[in-house]
Amino acid sequence: MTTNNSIPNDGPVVALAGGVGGAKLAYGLYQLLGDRLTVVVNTGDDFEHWGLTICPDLDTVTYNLAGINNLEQGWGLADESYRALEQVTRYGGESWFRLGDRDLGTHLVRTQTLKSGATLTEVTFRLKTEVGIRASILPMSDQPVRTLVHTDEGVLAFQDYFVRRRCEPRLIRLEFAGIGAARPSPAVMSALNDAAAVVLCPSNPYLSLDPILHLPGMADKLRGLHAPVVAVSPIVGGLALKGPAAKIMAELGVEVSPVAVARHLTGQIRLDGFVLDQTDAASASDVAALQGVTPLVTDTIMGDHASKMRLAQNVLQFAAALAQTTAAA
Ligand code: FO1
Repeated sequence: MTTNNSIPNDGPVVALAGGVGGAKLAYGLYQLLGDRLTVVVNTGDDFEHWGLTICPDLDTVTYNLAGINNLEQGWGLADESYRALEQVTRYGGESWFRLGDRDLGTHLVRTQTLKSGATLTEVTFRLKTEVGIRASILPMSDQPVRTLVHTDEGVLAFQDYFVRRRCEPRLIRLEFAGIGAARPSPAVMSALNDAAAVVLCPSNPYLSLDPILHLPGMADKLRGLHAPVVAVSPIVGGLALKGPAAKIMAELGVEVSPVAVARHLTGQIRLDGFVLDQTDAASASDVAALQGVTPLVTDTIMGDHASKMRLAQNVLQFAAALAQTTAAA
């Protein structure tokens, strides 16, 4: 039985997310769904730094759902200090990657727990549980995948490109190193099996969603689901709200538009619904022309708590309506 305001009451929801933009919608979904939500997170941005295993998107999602995230920055912890990093710079150490003192605690525990033989899934479960999160947060894979950015200045590790070089080099192509040997984790596949809806959060489709979608077996898995698959555009009015999506899409020779994002996704998976911002209402017909995709035009700007909840509510209602139509079909 579908309730009038969201997917079937007992239906678990799986969200695919990367960093900043995706984490905001994951937060909104968490407020509505609690332990019915599973967030599958990109790990292509992960890297080793100062001997520590750093997983930016997993931490951004975890901190957002726990309500301890730094709202202004979009990443890292609130009430943060950088005394350790100040000491590092006193010794002439590199400080381009801003590691806060509290954030260091996450990296220390994760690195030590991984070294003791735990999987990234197990470590993530411990960290999210200790900060009181009832939803599941799952790395997309327990095998390492590293996004490499091929640029006009050579090949850069993701954080080198994104943070140290501030995305200045011209992007030629992305490579997800290790992805051929990686698999979606068993926990991810199990969550997808049980999902009443799958939501692709408004993360950069090239940087944050593609590493998840390109995992061997993932696209087939999503295509085989009866549950509706809904994506939210990260591009609003030809601009990327957060991060370099617009520049990257321009350098990839892709039109910087919600329709281009929808086309990119439908080129890989079955997409049942695509959510555009009302700024782009005129593009809804172009989205509807894509095979099997139903557009939803709504306010997708998530500037505060209420707007994150509202978008999450609209996305879930949209998925419920799609579930009914596919069930009826
Ligand atoms: N992004 C920056 O632009 N500058 C930073 O110094 C920085 C440090 C940082 C530390 C921990 C962490 O979890 C994320 C951090 N980020 C920083 C964001 C990160 O590079 C991006 O959020 C993702 O990799 C892209 O989604």
